[in-house]
Amino acid sequence: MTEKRKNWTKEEVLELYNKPLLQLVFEAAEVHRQNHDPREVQVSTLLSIKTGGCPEDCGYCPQAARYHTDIEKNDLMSVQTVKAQALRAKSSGSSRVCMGAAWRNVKEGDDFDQVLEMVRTVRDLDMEVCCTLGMLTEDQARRLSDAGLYAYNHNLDTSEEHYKKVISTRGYEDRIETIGNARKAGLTVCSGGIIGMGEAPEDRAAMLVTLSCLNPYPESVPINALVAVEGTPMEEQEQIPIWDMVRMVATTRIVLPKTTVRLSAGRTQMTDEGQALCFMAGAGSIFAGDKLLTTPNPDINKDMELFNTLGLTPQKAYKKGDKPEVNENYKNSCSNGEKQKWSRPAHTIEANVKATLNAKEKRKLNPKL
Ligand code: SAM
Ligand code: DTB
Ligand code: SF4
Repeated sequence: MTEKRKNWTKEEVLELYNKPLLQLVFEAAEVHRQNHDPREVQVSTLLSIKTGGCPEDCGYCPQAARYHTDIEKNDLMSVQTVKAQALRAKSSGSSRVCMGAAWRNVKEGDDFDQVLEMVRTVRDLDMEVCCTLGMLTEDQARRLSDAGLYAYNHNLDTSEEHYKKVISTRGYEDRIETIGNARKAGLTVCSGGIIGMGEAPEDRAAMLVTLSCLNPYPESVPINALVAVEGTPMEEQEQIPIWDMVRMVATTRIVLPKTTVRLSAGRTQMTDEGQALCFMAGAGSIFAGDKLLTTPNPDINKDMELFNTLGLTPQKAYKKGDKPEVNENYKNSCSNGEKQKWSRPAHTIEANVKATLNAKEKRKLNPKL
């Protein structure tokens, strides 16, 4: 990205976020038009290649083994199934497949080899391939890149401060380290967050500042609205107003002008008009498919109807260019150059402990769960 970068402060970002809504949307729409083709939206299909049973305690996540949620767990998907799903996605307008696994981090072995084969297979269909597999080392990132991976999705999720109230099994710096490893392997980076987890607007602004400090900053930034799933510590979180989503999309658009802002989880709760405002405010991508990873998502035909109404078209693969050159100079300020050992801060988050105990109780009553 050759652009003059601005060093955003949290106060400046917050000031943007709090502007009169229509003024904010107008300014964001201008930035969008200066940097992107506003008629095109990248359509990325999500595939959950390994579902549930995750050892982490992310308070928002239905796939954490310690909570009891009503999801169907699955072992690693076969390469054949991935290929069939990718072909189906391609025929309905997707140019990218994002494969997600409920892992804390990538481990060497047969499963990783199978993921590498999935990457080669989807790449050979001339689609952009993205993976989100948890934390990974530089060497693993390089092997994924050699197999044809285009992007790595690893979300910061929220501000560093709020993160401590959501996850106790890994540190914020671990996330930044993994993003650095993806960068050093020449992958494009997809990293964003979730709003609606009880954070303040200051936390939303702080997350955007952290993303803007990464150099280069992520090529795509997913903005998810929390899907409050029964059994998770966040089951009772109230749905955020659509205006918060519009503000967050618009602010991201202005702070990171070249990035593709992805309207992510939570679209089933949005009206067409709400989504239209998000596209106006600079969203340039959606996750498609009738399921996100485990929760519902709008039907692709419904999305295409909305595109027709709004005069939008699905973007072709690699429209935003090929993978960047390996950046030899990329410095990850968190790295001490030693072999990685991810942290387990293990502080106590009351809501997470409570949801874990509730799950234990439920299993005692019904051991089949
Ligand atoms: N296990 C890997 C990891 O955590 O990096 C990859 C999969 S994880 C499910 C990918 C992302 O999905 C999370 O970082 C989070 O931002 C998002 N996510 C998970 N559950 C969500 C929920 N209930 N609502 C909104 N976003 C969610
Ligand atoms: C991202 O930021 N959102 C997607 C994708 N990256 C992997 C996942 C959303 C998951 C929503 C909850 C679920 O379906 O399990
Ligand atoms: Fe595991 Fe990822 Fe869910 Fe956290 S978000 S519990 S790491 S699948």
